[in-house]
Amino acid sequence: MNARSTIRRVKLILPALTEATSPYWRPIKYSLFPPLGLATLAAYLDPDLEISLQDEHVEELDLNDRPDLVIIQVYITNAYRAYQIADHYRRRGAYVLLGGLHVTSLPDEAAPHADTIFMGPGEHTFPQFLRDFAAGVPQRRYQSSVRTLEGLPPIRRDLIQRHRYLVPNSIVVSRGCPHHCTFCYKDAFFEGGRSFYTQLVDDALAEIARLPGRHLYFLDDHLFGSPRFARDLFRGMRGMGRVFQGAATVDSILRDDLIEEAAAAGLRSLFVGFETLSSSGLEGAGKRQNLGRSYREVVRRLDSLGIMINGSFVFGLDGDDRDVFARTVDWAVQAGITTATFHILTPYPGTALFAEMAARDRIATRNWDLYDTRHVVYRPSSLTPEELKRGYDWSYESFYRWSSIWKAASTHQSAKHRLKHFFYSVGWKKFERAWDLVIRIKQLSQMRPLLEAVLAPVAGSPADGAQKGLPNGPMEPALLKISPPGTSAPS
Ligand code: B12
Ligand code: SF4
Repeated sequence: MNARSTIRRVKLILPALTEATSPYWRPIKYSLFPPLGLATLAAYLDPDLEISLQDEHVEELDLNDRPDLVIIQVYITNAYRAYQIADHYRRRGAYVLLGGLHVTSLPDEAAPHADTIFMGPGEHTFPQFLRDFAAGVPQRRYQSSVRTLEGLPPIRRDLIQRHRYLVPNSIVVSRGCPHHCTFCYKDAFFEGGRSFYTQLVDDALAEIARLPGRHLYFLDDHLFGSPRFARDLFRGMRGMGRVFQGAATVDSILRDDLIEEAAAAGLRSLFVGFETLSSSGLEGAGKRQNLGRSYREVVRRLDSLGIMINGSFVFGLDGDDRDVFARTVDWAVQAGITTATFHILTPYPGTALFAEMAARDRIATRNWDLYDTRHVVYRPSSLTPEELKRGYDWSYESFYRWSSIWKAASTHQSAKHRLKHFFYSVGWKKFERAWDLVIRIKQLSQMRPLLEAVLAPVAGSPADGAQKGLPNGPMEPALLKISPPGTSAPS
């Protein structure tokens, strides 16, 4: 397409990961969150254009249409599919843009499939492109350097088909994270500018107020990353009657009373990156914020506030031996972690970990489809790849055994928390067929009240006290008996 031609039809696409065809495919996991990044970009488009947003995780793509401009988001595991779709639309004469994490890590790999590629967050570069395009001078590459979330146009949530998602109210109020773990994508993605920044508190509160219903999921890498911002946000949220989930680091939970403020605002479950029980493993991964902190104390604090925990653990760090799996699972069960997300260490291109492994010739494959944290793509130091894969599979199986769920649930002080733990965990892992059915008959939105019920405060916890009198409602025991819902951060 000629760059000077006027755009009338714009299509935004989140391609599905190749995993969609594998036996590990879990429809419910991919029907959790809508494509927030694309809806954010759509806000910069002229609202009079004909705009469609398709998410291949939840619907079949219509590839027979003729959009003028195609915008595709590329993660590592959907990269090959994204390139296929991009090639298809370029053959049909569309102007194709590629951006996102994987394009930022490997721009030269992505460039032959696009008219223009984008590195880093799009809030500044995408509107710049639109201006250049209108003037007939679009660049081949845009590298983000201006980093701010001030004055963002409201996300085009109207383009999201809410009924297709269990958690349509996902939200991000910051970008990046103040830490620098060597395996994390974030330093590479935010290179060339600030790597942690937040919205203005009032803008974040306004975005929250625009979201219908009660349940929210903050997808921020580290919701407590700026304590001052987080405190003001949570204070502003008090009285809004929300229940929410999010992610934060070990040190931020122990540091001060921010976690109490979060609980009072409606925090009911938290994704926590424990990663490993070994201090040399933490050191090797540059995860200093966890060093010397008591994981037990983290669990105790969250438990006392009635906050459920999704613990994240990584296997295959240098020094991990055959005992690491049993050691980790035993700890997680005994500590009463609600849900666990296990990962096989995965060196994403662009990270310090990848550079180090490549230099030592430890990268075993560059097939990005396998970079899903379920496959071993490098040579581990003290385990064979087979031992690592087997241990990882065993860990999931063992953690989600009925007896383990029961044992972990029994650790909580209050009976209500024990029940919540049990149903949340069972709902997430034991009702796969039921979830598939609900998705097939397009009734996922009917499950949201059940999720909210499971996330209701634990009686007697400070969170309960703080929200007394709000339209919160006690958790219905009857609902608990039939409800299998549960969500967890990406796993
Ligand atoms: C929600 C989420 C998911 C959801 C769904 C994804 C969705 N619907 O968007 C689910 C649960 C499916 C998921 C699964 C997985 N995820 Co995930 N997920 C996330 C999470 C927490 C939030 C994504 C988000 O909404 N961000 C907020 C928006 C605003 O940012 P954004 O999406 O990056 O979009 C911005 C830019 O990237 C850019 N941009 C993006 N595309 C384009 C295109 C153009 C043209 C332009 C101009 C700009 C642009 O502009 C946007 C605005 O700034 C991120 C972590 C994070 N904080 O980003 C991990 C993350 C993306 N996931 C990750 C991983 C590894 C996975 C899994 C492989 C994990 C696993 N073991 O299962 C799977 C498979 C993912 C897949 N589909 O291939 C990694 C990706 C690493 C990488 N290098 O690709 C991340 C970064 C987590 C991490 N810390 O490592 N995930
Ligand atoms: S704390 Fe989490 S988000 Fe932050 S750098 Fe480490 S892994 Fe990445």
